[in-house]
Amino acid sequence: MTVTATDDLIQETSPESTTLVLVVNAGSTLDPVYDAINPDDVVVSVTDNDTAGITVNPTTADVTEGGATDTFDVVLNTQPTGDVVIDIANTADATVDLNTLTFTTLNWNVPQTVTVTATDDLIQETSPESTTLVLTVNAGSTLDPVYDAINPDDVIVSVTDNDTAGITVNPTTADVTEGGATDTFDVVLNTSRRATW
Ligand SMILES: [Ca+2]
Ligand SMILES: [Ca+2]
Ligand SMILES: [Ca+2]
Ligand SMILES: [Ca+2]
Repeated sequence: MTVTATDDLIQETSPESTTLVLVVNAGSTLDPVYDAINPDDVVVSVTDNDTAGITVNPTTADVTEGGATDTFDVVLNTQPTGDVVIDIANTADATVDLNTLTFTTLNWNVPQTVTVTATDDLIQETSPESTTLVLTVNAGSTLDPVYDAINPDDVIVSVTDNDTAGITVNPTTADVTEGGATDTFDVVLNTSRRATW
């Protein structure tokens, strides 16, 4: 008899043990001696070929304040035994359209696309600026202990600035008269100052 492992898509404890039970089918034999015999069972050791993991692709994004957005995909490498929920945290400089991704036993192999948008502030910053979107498995919401222990890759985002610091004086002329008309001009900053200044 040939024994074949069931090639599933789940990471399991390896090797796993399973037992093939052999019985004499009493109804199909006319031999009362063999009807009474219980043959030995076969204990099978199954070595797993699945490695759980979370693929984040790509792990970089390029976005521009008030301009281009970018995307990355997330997908599981093996079938989970329960829901796997991945949280993605916004930063001050970049946000995502999906802060939570849920992978189930059915959709685990379908990549989910996340869109990254730059925060369009009013501050001139070093450009491009780098910010990191941190991905974590929400252990409290999953029934899969293997995925609970996995730390997915983070996404490094390059943010291009669209602000130029400057001081606007308007108008830059004034007309006044001795003993008579006064005139005015306005002064304003073109960008917000940094809170740390
Ligand atoms: Ca397999
Ligand atoms: Ca397996
Ligand atoms: Ca801006
Ligand atoms: Ca800015």
